[in-house]
Amino acid sequence: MLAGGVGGAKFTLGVRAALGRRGAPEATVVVNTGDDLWLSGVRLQPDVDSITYALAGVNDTHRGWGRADDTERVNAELQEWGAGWPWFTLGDLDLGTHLARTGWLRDGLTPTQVLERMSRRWNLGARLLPMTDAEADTIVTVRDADGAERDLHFQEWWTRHRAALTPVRFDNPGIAAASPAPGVVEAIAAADVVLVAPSNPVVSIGPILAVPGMREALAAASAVVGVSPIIGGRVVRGMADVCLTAIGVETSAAAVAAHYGARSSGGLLDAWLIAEEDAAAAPDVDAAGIRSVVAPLWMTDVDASAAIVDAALAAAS
Ligand code: FO1
Repeated sequence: MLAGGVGGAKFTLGVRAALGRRGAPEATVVVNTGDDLWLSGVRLQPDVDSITYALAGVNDTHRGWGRADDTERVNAELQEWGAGWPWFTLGDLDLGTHLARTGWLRDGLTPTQVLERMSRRWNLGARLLPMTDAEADTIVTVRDADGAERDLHFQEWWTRHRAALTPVRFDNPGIAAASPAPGVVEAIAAADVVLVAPSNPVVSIGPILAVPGMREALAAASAVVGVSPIIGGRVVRGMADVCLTAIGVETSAAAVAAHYGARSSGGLLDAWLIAEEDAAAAPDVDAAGIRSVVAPLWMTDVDASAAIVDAALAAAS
């Protein structure tokens, strides 16, 4: 599967449950690393960590990011020093992850090797791969009131400004020279089906698709089935509507499907799961050459997420 952070984490729990019930092999999750950043000397991988923590059962389900029951002593001290960002909280347990990761990167391990090592701590029941080993952090260009353009790291735009500054474009500097992380192309080639999680199409799935070689790998996959992150014409979580508007895509299940495109005409998808609330969009999706499947899409718990995965697997077969 291809996945971003919070939505990706919930969906991954459903994938693990659905495959576990079938006695099927573990899924491989190709995770967005566009949200990554350097802060206070450590490397953060928010989407990688959200999925790792969720699979390990140690995630903060209330906030949707970070560790459950974390404390913020170090963060308070960093703020006293004026280090880091005052609007961005680094929990103590979470910082342990960032310190371990940064140390191993400094020792010469690749991000793929670091994630492999981190995955060994818990029985995750899925194999996690970063989309690429290259640094390709997402930069958001916004236009100020005076018309001037300004670049912000995605995390500053997202957490400090809550996506309230109108984005002009999203870029991942360095991505043109990047390549899929070792194992990604092989996993896609070996997969019975590739699932596209209901993650943000622009800043979560977008960077994954922008890695050179990724689209070619997906074009040769057995089947690609996506799950709409839009329910009832609205984004379920996050601020995907602002991102979609910035790239000229309407916030609707059919428009996101058309944005991804049909694999039969050079796009991404063979089939697209849309919510019951969006059933009226089914003919538009089919007309775009993508098989629409109407299903309940609220990931209220693991069983609900697993049922969505069951529907996606049925669509693939
Ligand atoms: N999101 C926030 O809204 N505020 C924070 O202070 C914050 C800190 C943070 C630290 C580590 C981490 O891995 C994620 C963190 N997030 C925080 C979540 C993150 O900004 C985004 O929600 C994701 O990148 C989007 O998927």
